[in-house]
Amino acid sequence: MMRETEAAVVNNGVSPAPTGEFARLGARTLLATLGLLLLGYTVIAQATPSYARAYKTQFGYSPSCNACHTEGGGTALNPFGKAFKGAGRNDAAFAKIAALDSDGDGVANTAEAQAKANPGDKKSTPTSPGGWLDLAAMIPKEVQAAFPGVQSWLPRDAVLTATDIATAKTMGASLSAADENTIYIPVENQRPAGTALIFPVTFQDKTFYLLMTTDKALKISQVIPMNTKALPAAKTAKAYANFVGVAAQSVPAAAGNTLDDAITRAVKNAGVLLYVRLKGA
Ligand SMILES: [Ca+2]
Repeated sequence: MMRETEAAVVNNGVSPAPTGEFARLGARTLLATLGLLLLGYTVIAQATPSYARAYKTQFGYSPSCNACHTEGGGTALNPFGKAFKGAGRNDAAFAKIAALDSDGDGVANTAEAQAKANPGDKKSTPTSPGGWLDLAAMIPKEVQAAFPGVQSWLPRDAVLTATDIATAKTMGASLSAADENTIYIPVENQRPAGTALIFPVTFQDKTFYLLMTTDKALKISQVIPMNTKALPAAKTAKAYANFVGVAAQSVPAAAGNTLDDAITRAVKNAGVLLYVRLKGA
């Protein structure tokens, strides 16, 4: 449902006024940016998917996605992320892996986390935690590179409710709670300038990642392969060119078993996820 006052915040008269959450986001972004400009911050929020919230409950602060991921939200799990997943990915999992030294740096996981060191990165220890919690480190470098010059970012939860999953199904996408992710929203002139999302593709039991970016009307601007070491063919797949200019919620379905089909299914799911979470479909 469009609300005029909200639409006015984000609509510059060129593209259709976003509706639903994306529009509400505009109002919040404006307020958040104004507030944080006073504090001198350029990144205006941090990711809070459900695992990050669980981590905060345990240890009292919000971690970077790199507590569990190698290169930001949506990328491969690091050793701590793998241990957390193996222990059940819930509140009880932290206790189960507390005494392990998952990253092999000589300090146990919970001791590291309590000291604000990264339990999934052997270069981060309680005596030298590094900058993993810096706000700028919350945005993957590939995402920053896709929006050159953008100084402000709004990482946004994409935690899926049962209603979201049901809505996505009617749009031809099969999403599950495992598809929850972080949507990175570049902010220009206090307004959302687009979106970026990193998500995995599995083909013949091998996994690689895609970075998808859109403009602010959620029209796909590019899909770029990442971390294709396990499946080099993914680097040069033909499918990527098909998505440019397509509305995120309108990626065609793919029923086949080729690499391009697997990519198309993943992009369709990501596009529908964006649409459902940001436009309140
Ligand atoms: Ca460490």
